[in-house]
Amino acid sequence: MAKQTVAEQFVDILARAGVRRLYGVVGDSLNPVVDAVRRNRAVEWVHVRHEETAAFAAGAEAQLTGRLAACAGSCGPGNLHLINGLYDAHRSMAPVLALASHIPSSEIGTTYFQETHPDRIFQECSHYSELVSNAAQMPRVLQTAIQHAVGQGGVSVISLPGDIAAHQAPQRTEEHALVTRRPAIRPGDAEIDALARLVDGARRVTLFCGSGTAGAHDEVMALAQKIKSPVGHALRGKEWIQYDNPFDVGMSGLLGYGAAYDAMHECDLLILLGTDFPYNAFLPDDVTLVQVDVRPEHLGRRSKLDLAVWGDAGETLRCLLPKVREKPDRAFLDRMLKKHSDALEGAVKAYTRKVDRHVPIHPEYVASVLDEVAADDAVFTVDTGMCNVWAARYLTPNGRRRVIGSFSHGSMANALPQAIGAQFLDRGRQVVSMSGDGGFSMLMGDFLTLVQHDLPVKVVLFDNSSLGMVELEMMVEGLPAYGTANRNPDFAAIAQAAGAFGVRVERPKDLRGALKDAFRHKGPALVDVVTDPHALSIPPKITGEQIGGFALSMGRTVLDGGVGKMVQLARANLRNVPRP
Ligand SMILES: Cc1ncc(C[n+]2csc(CCOP(=O)(O)OP(=O)(O)O)c2C)c(N)n1
Ligand SMILES: [Mg+2]
Repeated sequence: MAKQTVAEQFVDILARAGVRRLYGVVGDSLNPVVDAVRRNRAVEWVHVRHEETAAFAAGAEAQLTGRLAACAGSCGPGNLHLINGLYDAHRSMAPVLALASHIPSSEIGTTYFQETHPDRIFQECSHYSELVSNAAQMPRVLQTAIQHAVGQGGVSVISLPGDIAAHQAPQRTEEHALVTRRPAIRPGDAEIDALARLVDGARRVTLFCGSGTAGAHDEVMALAQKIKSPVGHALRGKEWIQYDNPFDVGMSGLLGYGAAYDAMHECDLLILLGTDFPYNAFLPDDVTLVQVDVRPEHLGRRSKLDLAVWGDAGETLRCLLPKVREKPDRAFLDRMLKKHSDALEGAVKAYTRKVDRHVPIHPEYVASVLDEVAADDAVFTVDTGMCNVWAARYLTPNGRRRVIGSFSHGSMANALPQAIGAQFLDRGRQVVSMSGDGGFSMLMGDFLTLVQHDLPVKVVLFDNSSLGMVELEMMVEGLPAYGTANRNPDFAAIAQAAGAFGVRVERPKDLRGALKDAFRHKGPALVDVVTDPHALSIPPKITGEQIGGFALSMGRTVLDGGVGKMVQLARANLRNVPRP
């Protein structure tokens, strides 16, 4: 049997684990691996312009398929650039294998050129981070890394010195069975019985769902139907739970809307299903609280629980359903549904009224037109910043669309690189990057990646010439906006110069046509929509203190001479502040 190098063996094992692409930027120590990829038919090298993009793209693939994806960086600065995307993948529980190629093994510890210690650096953003210091060690370490990433959901990092990668492997790896999917986790009978008793004993039950309810739509609806529960969701639960949901009371959290907050506070039993919702200020402290999560370490870390259930949301509900009694009384559910619809009428709809004539274009108008024009099975990637708000409020989930963002890590510039990963998975599917001007320009170099690989990603740029989300935070904290202005070019012209379709939209009447043209275009496209920087958003529950800060900020900005701006701001925001 022909001999193999360690690098060839590495790529072979990745291919057997289902990896189809290795995103990265080449570099000296990485050459043996890149060359092995070139000669391996099952795995493709995807050249990007920044390693952070590579990690985000791999993370997006893994989030869309649930399967292992991979990225690589050369020694020192090359792999260091992966870090932010790896944090994001890890916190999204996306199985990603990162190859951090390393300086020559004989030089480690001598402050050699480009020396870092990737096995230490990546520890916090991985389940497993190991240095390969010997050719015979590599296969078992890589297999262990894969099992960690797939089994625990998250990142594994292999640090591989270039000289070891080029070594002959002492033996070919045996065909070795690898775990490529996670099992269902069923809670113990005692926990199911305890949960059934709590449900039967409660009069008003609310279900609050996170991304852990992926694939459990039917079970959640069946339980809500049987016990007449309102169903609210966190941002990451929206795409799984809001569609075909007659029990929907909206979303809670900083970007929330509707009656989710009320339903969670006015029930007597709240069941948190597959959510690691981080804002405990939005959780009640005087109702009976149950949390169901596939990760035991998530249980109870945000609030005091009356019952902790370790298990998959879907599996738990399948066990629970036959054990609970039907509740005939829908009074609580109906009251919450009414509250929800009133809240939507008041807040969200008022915001889009007349905005079809508003210049600069209102970002909520952009989001609502995009929602209409985009395909029923589109993948939306959403930049951190105000795009999160617009996506949360205007994109209509249907069980076939996907929405991914940096919802747990909260990094800027995620949307474009995630769109790259999504589009590589399926070139025929519509992939829309909802980008902020700040986020887009942060990793703008990788717009060139769309052209280079002829990826038909559609970038819809919410170009408000500002770091809008932070401007809002400053206002809420009582500070005048400072350091938030972006002096932007015509991004559509940049897109055209790069060889893509580019169109700049300044008037609302041109928006729909521009989006349709971009979607019809066969290759990459960018729609640079000049949006209103004053269209801010206020969370559904704001404290007196925050309102104080809001007013204070206006006062300070007025003193700074920005009266005109403040009038516009006040008008734009009044429409969004909940009325008592
Ligand atoms: C890498 C990174 N840097 C800084 C921040 C802080 N931050 C959060 S949102 C935001 C502004 C985003 O601006 P833009 O992309 O233009 O979106 P907008 O809010 O204006 O729609 C900033 C600076 C962050 N979350 N991530
Ligand atoms: Mg902006």
